[in-house]
Amino acid sequence: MLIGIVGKPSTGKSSLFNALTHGHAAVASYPFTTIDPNKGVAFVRVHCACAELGVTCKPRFGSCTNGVRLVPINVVDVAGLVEGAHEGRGKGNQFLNDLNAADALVCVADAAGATDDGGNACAPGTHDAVRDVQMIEREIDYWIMDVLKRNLAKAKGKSFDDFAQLLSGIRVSRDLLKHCATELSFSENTAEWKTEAHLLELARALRRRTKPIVIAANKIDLPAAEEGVEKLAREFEGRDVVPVAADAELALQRAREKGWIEYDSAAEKPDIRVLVPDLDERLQHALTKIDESVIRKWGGTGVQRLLETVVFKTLGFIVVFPVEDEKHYADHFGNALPDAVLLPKGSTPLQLAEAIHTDLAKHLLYAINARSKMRLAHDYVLQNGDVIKIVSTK
Ligand SMILES: Nc1nc2c(ncn2[C@@H]2O[C@H](COP(=O)(O)OP(=O)(O)OP(=O)(O)O)[C@@H](O)[C@H]2O)c(=O)[nH]1
Ligand SMILES: [Mg+2]
Repeated sequence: MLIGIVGKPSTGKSSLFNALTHGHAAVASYPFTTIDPNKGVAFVRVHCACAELGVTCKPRFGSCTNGVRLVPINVVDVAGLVEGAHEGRGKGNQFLNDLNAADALVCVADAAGATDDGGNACAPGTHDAVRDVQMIEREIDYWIMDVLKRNLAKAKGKSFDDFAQLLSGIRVSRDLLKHCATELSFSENTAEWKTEAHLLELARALRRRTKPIVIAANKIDLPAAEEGVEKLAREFEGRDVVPVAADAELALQRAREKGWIEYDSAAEKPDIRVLVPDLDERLQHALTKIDESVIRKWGGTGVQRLLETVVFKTLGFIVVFPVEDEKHYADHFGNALPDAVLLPKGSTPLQLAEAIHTDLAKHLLYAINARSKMRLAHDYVLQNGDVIKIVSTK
């Protein structure tokens, strides 16, 4: 699973990346601080099957505490996009190729309206973040259109299926391409796909299905953010818009690392507890400000909420625990529940096998529900929390 962070320069993409991954990507108030992508790992929480099955799990990745399992998610933070990026403005749009494999995108917007078109600071409330999100979506459409154009040139004289094959890198399957092309009344003859406006429409349809975008309404600690968040939620009704304070989350994480405070970013109702009686006055003041303007006002920094919204709400993923030894719910070394795999709702045992290893999928015989020890039908729809043994000829 890969989530890409996009947005206009200086909206706080790298700050969010650091807050999600405990990373150290460069953050600064001038545009294009990030040029090369930052890659890291964040964690979502799922309910682990260990408690109910009475086993002590041994996660190969992530960890498990009191039945709350942390499952890793790859995150990539890229350079800022500006209007006209597809024509080479700013840093262009080629760097978006790092997002080819992304399952979803987070578009970071400055909800306080304190960042202008070029990514320079302006007075809060003077810039419209809605326009920024629309611009980012347009630029991503142009990027996908460029991929389509490049591959149409390569596919000259070849079949529809051959062309579709070339798009697998951007997670477009043959069926999806066919579906979108039919919806837009495109013929199967790709040589006829010529007009720019049509290709852009196709790019938009593919983007909506392959790269769902969640809006991170960042900088909620600033004045004017409330109106900004409301406006984003109104304009993008039906989409996921999550209020976020990336900077505040980072500050709290760092204060916690120093042992100054107790703070759980994932708590339902987070609370800041100062552990040091004689904390520096400036620090105390900064913490009080975060407490008032973010934690009490918004119910938290929104960083963990954002990640879990993307994975479980927008993408609607479930977690499944594959095992090799269904009796002990373990791998062949005896490690209980070693893996937790995130899969789209509606996945079957074949898709679970594919997520583990292509060879396992190729040689799949059947799957067993480790709880009931019953063999599952090929079209069984995996349920959240299932513990599954895949039986293959290999
Ligand atoms: N007030 C406030 N400032 C923030 C927040 N998040 C980030 N910032 C500030 O916004 C500025 C830009 O942050 P970055 O994380 O470097 O932004 P970016 O989007 O990665 O910028 P580029 O890499 O240049 O595109 C920095 O001064 C951050 O401290 C926030 O939640 N609130
Ligand atoms: Mg950056």
